[in-house]
Amino acid sequence: MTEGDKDDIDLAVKAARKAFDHGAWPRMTGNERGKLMIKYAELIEEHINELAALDSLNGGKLLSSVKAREIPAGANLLRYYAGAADKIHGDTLKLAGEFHGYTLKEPIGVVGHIVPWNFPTPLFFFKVSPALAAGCTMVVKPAELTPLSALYYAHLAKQPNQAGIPDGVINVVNGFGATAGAALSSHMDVDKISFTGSTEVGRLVMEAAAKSNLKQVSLELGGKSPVIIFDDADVDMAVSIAHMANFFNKGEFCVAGSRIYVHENIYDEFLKKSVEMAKNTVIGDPFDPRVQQGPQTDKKQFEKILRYIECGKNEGATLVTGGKTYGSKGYYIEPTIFTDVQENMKIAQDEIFGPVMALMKFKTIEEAIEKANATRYGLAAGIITKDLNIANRVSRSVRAGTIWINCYFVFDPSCPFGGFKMSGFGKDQGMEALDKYLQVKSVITPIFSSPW
Ligand code: TXE
Repeated sequence: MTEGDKDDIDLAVKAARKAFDHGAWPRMTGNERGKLMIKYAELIEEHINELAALDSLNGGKLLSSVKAREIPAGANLLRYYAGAADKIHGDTLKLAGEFHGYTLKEPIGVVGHIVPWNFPTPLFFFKVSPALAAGCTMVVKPAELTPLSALYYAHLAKQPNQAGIPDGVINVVNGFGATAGAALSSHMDVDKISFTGSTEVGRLVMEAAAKSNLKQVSLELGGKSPVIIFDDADVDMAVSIAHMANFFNKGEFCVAGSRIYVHENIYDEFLKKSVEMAKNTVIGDPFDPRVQQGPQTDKKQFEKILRYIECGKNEGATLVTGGKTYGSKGYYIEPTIFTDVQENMKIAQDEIFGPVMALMKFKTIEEAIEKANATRYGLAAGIITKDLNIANRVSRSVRAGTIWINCYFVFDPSCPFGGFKMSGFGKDQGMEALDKYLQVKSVITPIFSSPW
């Protein structure tokens, strides 16, 4: 097996440092950087079949979905930030006395991106695109489970025959977290770490940053997002949204709406229809276009999910459908629904990262808000209602970074994405993500002759 470790991270950081301190990328105009990023996006679209196959093969993800949504999302993120690259500017300041000032927004320097395995392409470009637009150079450490497409992206970026992004700007080192990842977060010559992954490792990354050079850190961590379904909702629509919020990507997504709160008036109908939909899910080979749910990414995730299913049963929740492995080969788990779930149960508090829905009832808006907020996480939330007043009130009361009303898992490069509470801090996407890779410098000068 080939793995990058501390020495390889060191080489990559040196290359990124050289490209930042002496290379063309941070010194180009934003317009020039933007043009190369657009070329990069076009190349990704030209190679979509190979890229989609790599992500599907690596992570058991549905080929159709990767090809229709995830690879195009990567290209679109590049285009969005390409358009922003020539709009980075500071302010002019009128100071007290005979002084005039202005601010410069400068690239932060060498960035370390640590990426997980559940969305190898979108998350790679969540991080790489705004950092490129800002004029940073970078070292990307993809997840050890899904290393393939990142290498392809590094290849497509290259000059002279591909996008033409100068050597040393995007460096990819595949390796394990405890070695390569830890070396990147504790490196003295890295100016910022942008991390997406587990809450536990997020802590380690912050600790490593604090103990090394106090590099800036942004973290996108786990979640346990609520979906609140009011009794005026169209039940069929609510069932479809809740199904997607739990079983999309076999439940391996940080914004999974794994706590479903249903108003008691529609609970029975909702449960019956949800169970039917879960039972009808087509499980199997992710390359088969008829399949709706592929295998879990690896044995570790598979076993973790099965442990949580056992835990739910032991804690007294009722397993109404699923709960078992599927087939005799591969890490497949049936879409699983628990009822009689209490807020304090582990299946209602912990991120399971698998196809497991916890269903709960509520009576009043106040109760729904209180229950939705009864979590250490705050990544996202869903609200399903036709009543605009309810939607507005609940959106403002739930402490989460993204609220979806009558939809779920809708992403766009313009929407800042990131958590509240223990789901982390610092946004990916939107102009907020560009700011993560910039630092502001104040410049002050006398208006007339110098008083000194
Ligand atoms: O995550 P890790 P794992 C959650 C989800 C999942 C659980 C465990 O609940 O079941 O985390 O998944 C790198 N220093 N999420 O173990 O370990 C690692 O190599 C620096 C939610 O795969 O956090 C990989 O590149 N880096 C999440 C990245 O961190 C380290 C997506 C994520 O891996 C490191 C994935 C270290 N000491 C899992 N140790 C989301 N927010 O979407 C590991 N890494």
